[in-house]
Amino acid sequence: MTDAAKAAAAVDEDRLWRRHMEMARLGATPAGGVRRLALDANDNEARRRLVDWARGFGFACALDPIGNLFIRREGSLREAPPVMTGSHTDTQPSGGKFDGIYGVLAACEALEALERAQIATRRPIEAVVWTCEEGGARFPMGTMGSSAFAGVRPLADILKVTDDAGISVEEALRGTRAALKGVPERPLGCQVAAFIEAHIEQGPELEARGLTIGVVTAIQGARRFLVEIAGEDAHAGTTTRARRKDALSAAVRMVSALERVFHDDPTDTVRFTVGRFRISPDAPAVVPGHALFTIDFRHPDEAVLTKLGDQVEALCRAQAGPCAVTVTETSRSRPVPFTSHVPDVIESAAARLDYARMRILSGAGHDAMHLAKLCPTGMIFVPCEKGISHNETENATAADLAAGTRVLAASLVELANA
Ligand code: HGY
Ligand code: MN
Ligand code: MN
Repeated sequence: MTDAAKAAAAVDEDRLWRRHMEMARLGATPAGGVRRLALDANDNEARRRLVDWARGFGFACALDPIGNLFIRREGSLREAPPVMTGSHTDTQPSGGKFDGIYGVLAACEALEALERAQIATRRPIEAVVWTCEEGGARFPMGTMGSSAFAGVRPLADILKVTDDAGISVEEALRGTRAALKGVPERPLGCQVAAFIEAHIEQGPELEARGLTIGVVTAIQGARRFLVEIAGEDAHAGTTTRARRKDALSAAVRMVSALERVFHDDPTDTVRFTVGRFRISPDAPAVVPGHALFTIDFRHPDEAVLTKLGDQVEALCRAQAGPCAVTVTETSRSRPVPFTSHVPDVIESAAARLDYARMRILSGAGHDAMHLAKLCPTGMIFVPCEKGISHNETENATAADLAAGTRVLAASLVELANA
C-alpha cells in the first residue's frame, strides 16, 4: 500500500464528524445553525481548541499579523516551502455547520491520519485557519487573512477595517491573541509549495448527479457595490407625492430596473443578489429619507462582469427621481482558474480511491482564490444537502466529509513528496 493510500485509510469518519458537531456548538443557533463571526469569542475558542489538539500531537502552532493560524507537521526537509491546506472557521450570521470549518477540520484530520499512520513526508504540511473569510458578516471585507497573506491587500488597510460597532480588526485581534496565549507569532507570508482547500460545494450539482467529489477548475469572478440614496424625511400624512423625496421608492425602482438587466434566462448563469437593504428612519409615519442596499454580482466570464457591472451606476441614477444617489464599487475579483497540476493530483487521488467525481466551477468565493496567485492551488468539493448553504439548515453526510478528507490526505502526501 502506498503512503498516500495509507494516509487515506487512516482518516476516521466518526472522529471527523464528532469534531464537526463539537465545533457546531461554538455559536450554535436555536434553529440548528451556527453564528460564529470573525474573531468573536466563539471563533477564538474554535482556534484555541485546534491549538490544544495540535499540541497533543506535537504540531507547532503559529499566528501571523492578521491572525491566520498555522498548524505545522514537520517534513524531512525542514527548510522546504510547506504544502498548505485549510479554510475558515468564521460563518455568516445565520450560517451552517460545514461552510469553512469542513476545510479546517479536514486539514487537521489529514495531519492526524498521517501521524497515526506514521507517514513521513519530505515537505512540511501546514493546516491553516484563514482569518475572516465571510465578507459582510461581521466585517465588510471578506477573505481578509488569505488576501493579506498573498499580498493582495495591504495589511495596514485590513487592520483598520471596522465592524458595525466600530471595533477594528486590529482591536479584535487582541482578543484572539489573548485566547491563544503562548502561540508564537510569525511574519506575514511565506513561500508555499502548493495549497488545497476542501469545502462543501454550496451548490446542487454533486448531489443531483450522485457524485462524491468535485475537482474544482475555477472560482467565478465577483463585483460588489454599495448604493446609497439620500432623499428627505417627511410627514406621512401631510406630504404630497409631488413634494416627496422618498428614498425607499427610489431604491425599489433601482432594484427592479437592475433585476431586469441582470437576468439572463434561460442560461441562468448571472448571480445577482441584493443581500442588504436598509432604510431610515425606519418609522411608519415618516417618509424614508435614506436608503442603502448592497449588490453582489458574480459570473464566470470577465467580459460579462465588465459589461453588466459597468451599467450599475447609470441604472441607479436613472431611477433616482428627486433623490441623490451614490454608487460605490466595494470590491472586484476576477475569475480565478486553477491551471496548475493540483487539480490533476486531486482527480487521480479520487480515481484511485474510486470516488465518483466531476470537474466543477465554484460559484462561491474561497480563500483559495488568493492562494492561486501564490502557488499551485486546487479545491476539493463534497456534496451538501440540496446545495443549501449560508443557511442554518446546511447539511452534509459523515461519509462524504470523510471521502473528501481521504482525497485530501492522499493528495497532500503526493504534493509533499513531489
Ligand atoms: O460569499 C462567498 O462566496 C463565500 O461563501 N463567503
Ligand atoms: Mn466558505
Ligand atoms: Mn461562506
